[in-house]
Amino acid sequence: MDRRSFNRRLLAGGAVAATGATSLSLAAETAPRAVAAPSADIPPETAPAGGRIHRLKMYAEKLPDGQLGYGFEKGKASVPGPLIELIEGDTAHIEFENTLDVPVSLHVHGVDYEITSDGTKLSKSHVEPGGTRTYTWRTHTPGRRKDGTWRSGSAGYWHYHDHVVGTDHGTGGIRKGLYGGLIVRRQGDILPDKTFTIVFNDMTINNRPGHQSPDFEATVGERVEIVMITHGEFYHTFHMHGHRWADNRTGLLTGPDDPSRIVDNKITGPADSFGFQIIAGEHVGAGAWMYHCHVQSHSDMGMAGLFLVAKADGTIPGYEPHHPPEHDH
Ligand SMILES: [Cu+2]
Repeated sequence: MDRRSFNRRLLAGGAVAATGATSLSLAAETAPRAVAAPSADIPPETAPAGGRIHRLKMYAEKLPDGQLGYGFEKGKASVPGPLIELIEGDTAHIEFENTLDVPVSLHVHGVDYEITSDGTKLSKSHVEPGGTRTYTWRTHTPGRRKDGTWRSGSAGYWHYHDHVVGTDHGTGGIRKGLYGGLIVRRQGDILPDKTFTIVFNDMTINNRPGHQSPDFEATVGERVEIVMITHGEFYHTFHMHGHRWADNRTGLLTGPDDPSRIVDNKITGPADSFGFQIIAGEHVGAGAWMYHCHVQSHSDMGMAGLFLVAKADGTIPGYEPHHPPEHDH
């Protein structure tokens, strides 16, 4: 089964919880790699219509190294937390269990929720130690108001995080890793082969120590999606070597006259999120392509990792591995 059918099945089946592979796992990739047909050579799959009800189970947990993470299964929490994918029109009911010894919550950006799903102490929508609460996230398609003006849909690259640990703004929880990505797709959006979540949190990438930032792996021609989130105290600039994208909702051009600016570097501040798709190695080929924060002192302090683009035979020219690459979702 290739990655593309895997992603399509996830969306069509509504089994979001099956994205158990989390982005900080260091386990070796065991699934066979899809290298037969580069994605850029065949018509891409697109997102079906929304309207499904997703029932997810989510846990907040303490990790062995003292950090905190969200996970879909007990003992499987990660930093970042699991990626959640919805299509406009979908609803997610997330039964959230707090296994920590302090109150915690789940607060989301970008989608619709009642104040009872706000995930703050102010609205008493947090969860005490040992407690459970169901958060409901709703999404909607774009449309026209009765007054003739347009309202946006929910589609976008969003995120969720704690809003309670440490302070009433979740400063301690976010610092320790309680955050994750949320993608809301529009019907017809192009689906990627694989998705990676990259979070600039204070001076770390995905809470890794400096100079131990995560690497991400793809094969030339694969359609790779990046979800980029920022948290913490600082502004950053996200830069990728050899690849560029459109600075719009999807990161893709809608046609030759799409006026979206093409970028390979984007400024990002706390709680910002964006995403895009690239074809791995397009015009540039395989290699160990850097991605990093382009604030010079930040990159010097280790906010840099590798986008490892392999040739179809699995080799990466000029690359000597130093630590295992990330899982995709
Ligand atoms: Cu930076």
